[in-house]
Amino acid sequence: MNYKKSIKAFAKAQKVIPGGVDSPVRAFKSVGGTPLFIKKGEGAYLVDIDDNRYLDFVQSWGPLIFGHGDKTIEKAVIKAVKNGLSFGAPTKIETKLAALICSMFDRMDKIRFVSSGTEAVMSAIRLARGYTHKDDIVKFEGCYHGHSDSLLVQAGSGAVTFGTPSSPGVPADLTKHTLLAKYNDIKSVKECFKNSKNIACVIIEPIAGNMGFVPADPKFLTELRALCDKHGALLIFDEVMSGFRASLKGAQGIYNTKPDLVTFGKVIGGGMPVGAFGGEVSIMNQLSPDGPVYQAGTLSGNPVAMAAGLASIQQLLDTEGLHAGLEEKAKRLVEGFKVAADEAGIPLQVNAIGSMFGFFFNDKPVYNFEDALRSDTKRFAAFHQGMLQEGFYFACSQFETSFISSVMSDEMIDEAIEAARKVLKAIK
Ligand code: KE4
Repeated sequence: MNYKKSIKAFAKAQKVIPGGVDSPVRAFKSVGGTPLFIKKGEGAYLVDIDDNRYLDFVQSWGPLIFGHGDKTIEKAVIKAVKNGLSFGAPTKIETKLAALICSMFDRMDKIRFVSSGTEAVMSAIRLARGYTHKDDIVKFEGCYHGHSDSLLVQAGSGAVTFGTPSSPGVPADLTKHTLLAKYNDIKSVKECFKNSKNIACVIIEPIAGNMGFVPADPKFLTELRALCDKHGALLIFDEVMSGFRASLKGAQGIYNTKPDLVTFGKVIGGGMPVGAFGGEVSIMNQLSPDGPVYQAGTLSGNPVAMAAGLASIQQLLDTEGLHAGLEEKAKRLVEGFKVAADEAGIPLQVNAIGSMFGFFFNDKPVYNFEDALRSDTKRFAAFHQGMLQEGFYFACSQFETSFISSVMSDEMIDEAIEAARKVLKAIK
């Protein structure tokens, strides 16, 4: 592969954008090489500005479950654009998408749209604090909930990729209200409730995608629910990534545990900037203008973004058996990787749920952040680079998750497995 134009574009970008990127994880820092500048997306593929083509397992970090250039979403966006880009006033399409999503989830009477997952989580935390009149929150090491101050503590995704799980610039006065627990370890949560009588909420990625792919143990979520009930704390499921990806109803379609608030992002916008948070009316009515908890946004519920989101969610509902088919491909892919790794004598842990999958260069199963950090990030980097050379685009960090899109064929999965066999042999 020739990356000449991306190398040039990256050098130019670095002069006017910090790190040359608008989101750190895109910089390829942990895998080496130059971030690829993308010219276009075509179905299951990305084309970079050097005209290299890659089978895309990142899909803009999750939103593009129907791949690039989905005609249904494109048509909806073009139609919406013709009426205007933004009004800063209510539109019927916001109500339509809100009603559709609320109808899909138990205990979700109302939902508020914002412009990113970070904003959805930040707002949900404020709502939980306002509703419970308590200040402390519990998060889990390795979970990433966007870059709002209270949540940048032992965070995953780009934060751990660059070894700054707790970022400078966040005053200790803020993070002192953030208690840390260990994923899949109920004892550590009990410890938090022992140390604070002032916990407003526990926030978790029920299927963690930002320390690598680490699903919660069902029993752990059941016990977490009981603990929150016992101590009058709200349970927040951050489904920005797992929502509509793990199943039609995200993690809630797989686990029996019901949260009090849910945050969404990515798929809910169909590729446009949309985040959302929702829950029962008793909690949601605390939000301004009905209630005292303030939250706002100029482009919240933007009609063009709503059109993309509505087309995306409606298409999910209309596509019979979509997630079962995606999960079959995801499982076949990672099992193929596992066989190839065994042949090469390389320890690899693999897992897949719905359209989400992950693999750790690790000789032991990964149940939490500590386990994940023991992975061989150098070997991950070599694999990532090798697969790029073969035309396959994976998340550029060991601490991320990759995805199957609906436009990926069985042949594409077979080709990816064959490429992995070749690359694993070369890096053993
Ligand atoms: P955004 O603000 O990036 O839309 O959403 C933040 C967020 C919140 N919660 C979860 C579970 C998330 O996964 C995310 C964002 N995910 C990362 C990828 N792991 C976004 C990629 C990036 O930071 O560029």
